[in-house]
Amino acid sequence: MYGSARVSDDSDRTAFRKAEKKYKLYYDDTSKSSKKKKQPKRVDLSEVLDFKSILKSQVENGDLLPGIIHLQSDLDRPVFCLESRPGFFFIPEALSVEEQCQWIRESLNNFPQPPNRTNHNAFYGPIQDLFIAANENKVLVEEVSVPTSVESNSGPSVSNNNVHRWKFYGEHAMSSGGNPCKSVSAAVLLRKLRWSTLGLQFDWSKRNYDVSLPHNKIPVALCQLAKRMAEPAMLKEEQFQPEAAIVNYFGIGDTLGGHLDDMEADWSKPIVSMSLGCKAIFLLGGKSREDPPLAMFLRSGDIVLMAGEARECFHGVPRIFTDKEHAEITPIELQFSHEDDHCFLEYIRTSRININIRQVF
Ligand SMILES: O=C(O)CCC(=O)C(=O)O
Repeated sequence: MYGSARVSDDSDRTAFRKAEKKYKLYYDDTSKSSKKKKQPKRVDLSEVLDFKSILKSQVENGDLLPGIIHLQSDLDRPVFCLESRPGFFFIPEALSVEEQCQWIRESLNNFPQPPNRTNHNAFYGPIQDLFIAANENKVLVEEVSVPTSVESNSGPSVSNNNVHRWKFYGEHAMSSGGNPCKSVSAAVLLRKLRWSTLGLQFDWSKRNYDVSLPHNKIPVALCQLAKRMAEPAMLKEEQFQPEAAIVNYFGIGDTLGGHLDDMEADWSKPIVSMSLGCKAIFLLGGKSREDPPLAMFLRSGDIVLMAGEARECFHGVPRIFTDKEHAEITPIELQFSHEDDHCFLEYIRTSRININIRQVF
């Protein structure tokens, strides 16, 4: 679903595809040939639902747009639903700035750590400490050797009986010896980090959970948060059981194509989906790609729940905003003002992270 990696099979003619194209980042042709910095094409955002202003006008004068419902729940913050999409819940500003920064740190430092898998596993095998390596300007270098014993499948990759291991080295170690090995900088790998999986591991090639893959449980604090936030979408006597999470990382121009999340056994249970970093546009379609989707802004700290009928709705992210004016991450910038947090600030200024937590069985 990610750009070319998670490909949608519909033609350009469906209503969903048209909306994706409408909001996607394109650059002005005029800036291509000139030396001027590329300028994003202007896009009409007048039809994008904005729950920040919906919340504001509801709090200030009790006004609500037609088709939007303010749900009474036990949560200590407003929850909105859409008349046209039963099972969809929007919790604006669900996370405090401190919580947002905590989950940004975790998403970069800890969530991509083995045994959690990332999009890089297929090519490089498990990579330890990618974020630290990127900030130390390290380079991942391929080392090929003839094996002496059979390696486990969570270790290095094996081809033609050779073992391919990838190991981080300092940038100077690389430049001194004229090393002919394959190599890639950790900073490039960090920019190309698209997803990591927590808890039960999702196998993208089979589009299924592979319970045989080694995994750690989802961190307790994330489980507690998800359980609390899932409450408006749960029946009174039931509790959400987080078993798996997918962490999506978006850089400039990255998109998540229209898709359904249909690999979990019980669709009555919500997917709890939290946004961190740069503002994005989320498209919530209907059960067919032909149904015109609703576009809405997702900001850092917002949480959406998709349960029941909404689980059958196509959805995706055609755009993230990375320019200072539209990214709307000033509170995070202020929170990350300490020198030690500079690396997180640098990343999140032009990135968005989505953590979506699921009950699988
Ligand atoms: O990034 C988002 O807000 C949506 C993520 C999503 O739809 C998914 O991972 O299935």
